[in-house]
Amino acid sequence: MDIREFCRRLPKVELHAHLNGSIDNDTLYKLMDLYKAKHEELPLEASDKSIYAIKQGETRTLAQCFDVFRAIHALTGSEEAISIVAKDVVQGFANDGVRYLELRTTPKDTPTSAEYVRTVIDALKTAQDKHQGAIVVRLILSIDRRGSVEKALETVRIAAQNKPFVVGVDFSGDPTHKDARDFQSAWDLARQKDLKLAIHFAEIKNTEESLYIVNELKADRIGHGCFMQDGVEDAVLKAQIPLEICMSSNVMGQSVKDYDDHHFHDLYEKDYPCAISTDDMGVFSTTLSHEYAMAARKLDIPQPRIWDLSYRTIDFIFAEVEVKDQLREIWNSEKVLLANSAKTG
Ligand code: 6MZ
Repeated sequence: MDIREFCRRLPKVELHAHLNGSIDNDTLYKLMDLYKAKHEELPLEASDKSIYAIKQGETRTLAQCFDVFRAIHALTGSEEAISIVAKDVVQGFANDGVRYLELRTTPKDTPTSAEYVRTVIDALKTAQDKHQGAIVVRLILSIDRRGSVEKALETVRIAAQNKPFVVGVDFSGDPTHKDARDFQSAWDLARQKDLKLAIHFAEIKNTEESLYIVNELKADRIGHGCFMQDGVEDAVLKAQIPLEICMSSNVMGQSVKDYDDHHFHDLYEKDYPCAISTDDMGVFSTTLSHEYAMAARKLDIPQPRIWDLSYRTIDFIFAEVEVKDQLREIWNSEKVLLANSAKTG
């Protein structure tokens, strides 16, 4: 079987996906229509359609990628829009064979952070129920590094109030702003509330912050890891913190020169715990199947090892142990089916 088809049929876990970065074009057009029905004209930030979905093969600076989020956010300022996004995004991942999905989103004032989170959770649960067990969904709340410590503390409190569906807290946003060390009180509160920490890490060169995230904060998962010089890689290798790998995002956002240069090559060789992820499948015109197939091709990974990579990601999920057991059962029952169809077709 062709590797693309194999990766499409492979049961998959998605651990690093931003809700508003995962909107595909169909949903984007729905949001534009919805906005126009209420306001006639599109908002200025969202009116230039050429800035959306960066095509495979194109690149933009990280700053330009953040312009895309600004445009999307201008269209998602109503509860109706948020519900559409959350439902469509779950549908998109389910269509791609994702069986466990941890989405993350930054609470917005729509009309308050708590109500935004409630709207997202309601829509995610409705979408999950529609798929009758075919996909399990959990939520992580993001702290935007450009925001205040007060806002971060509020986000942690809302996360704690919405456990167990909310499993943890993320730290993301434009990496050129502020520092994870500025948010110590939010991390302390998250630990006290027994929330997991998934932290954006070394997306740009920031050695001191990176060492703090690994050695002091001891994050439960880290995302990206593009700049691991000056002792950061040694610290990571020692800590063995699972790393969310987003190849297309890193290449298309110009944090990594190209796929052949990606740090996943080295980490794979070292058998480091990694979770292949999409980051923003709408913005970077990708799918999780595509990310797996790309990794298989670029690193020349045989199909059984791709299977192992997918199976191993179950170890890194934040949901309860019962969910892990349930997923392992699904993977084990599908393994034989996929191996048989790989032989025949
Ligand atoms: C850092 C990122 C990101 O929260 O509105 N986000 N933060 N690095 C990245 N790499 C490209 N991709 C997305 O989803 C969009 C938000 O996720 C974060 C940014 O804060 C962006 O505004 P939500 O659902």
